[in-house]
Amino acid sequence: MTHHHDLSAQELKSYQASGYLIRKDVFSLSEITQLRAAAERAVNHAIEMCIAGKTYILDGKRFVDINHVTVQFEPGPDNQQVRVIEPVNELDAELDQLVEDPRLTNPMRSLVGAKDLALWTAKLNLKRPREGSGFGWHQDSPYWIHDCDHVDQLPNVMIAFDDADRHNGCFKVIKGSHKQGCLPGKDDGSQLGGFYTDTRCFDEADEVAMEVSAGSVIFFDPHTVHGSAANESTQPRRAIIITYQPAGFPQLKSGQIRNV
Ligand SMILES: O=C(O)CCC(=O)C(=O)O
Repeated sequence: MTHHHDLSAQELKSYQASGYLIRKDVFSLSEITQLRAAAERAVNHAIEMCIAGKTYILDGKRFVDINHVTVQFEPGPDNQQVRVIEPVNELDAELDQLVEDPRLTNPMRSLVGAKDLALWTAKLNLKRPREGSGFGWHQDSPYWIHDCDHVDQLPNVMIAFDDADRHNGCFKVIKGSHKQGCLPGKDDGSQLGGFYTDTRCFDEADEVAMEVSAGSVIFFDPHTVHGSAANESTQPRRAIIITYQPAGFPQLKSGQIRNV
């Protein structure tokens, strides 16, 4: 049986060939306005929670763990600007509801390869004007392979909360890179270096910059090499990335099962 929002055969083929798929203007501007407000509520909530958290520094970036929620700040030990919150859906009811949206879950059933889904994780990436730092080229699969036996079945969907272009650090992928599976990391002596893909394993000429309007969604494979530049503009580049898996499996950070 087909459902509304299911992927067409052509879309699925394109995703399988390229490791990503863009659907433009899936969420309306009024929905996006509400989601932006939800994101800012989650940020305020995260900052309050940090008081009771455990702080550590990795490669000059401050992280605070509050139980299984991690809040990452922009570089500099005293920087107060939140960069990433994971899992963010637990901090706001509206973001939690987004996990159930059929515009995400119906396409995801095909990409996960399962009739029923569960949540794996959900990250909010803030990338504030002139301050938001970039993400080096990496795959998600090496982060997850130690916690999961079905890493091939952890596709992501990024929902753009702001218009994104090269100036505010739009999402970028290396087209076709997912076909190589887990690639080796860098050996640069830094704490997190091993999580950045060795650039000798792909060709930066295959980069595709996802210049999309707010409300667009980008599906991408867990093995797709991806990253983004810093935000050098006066415009924010906020986005949530939700990752699904087959039903019945525990989430990455809490270990709780959240079936969709
Ligand atoms: O938000 C971005 O531009 C990249 C995010 C990313 O690579 C990640 O969260 O794994």
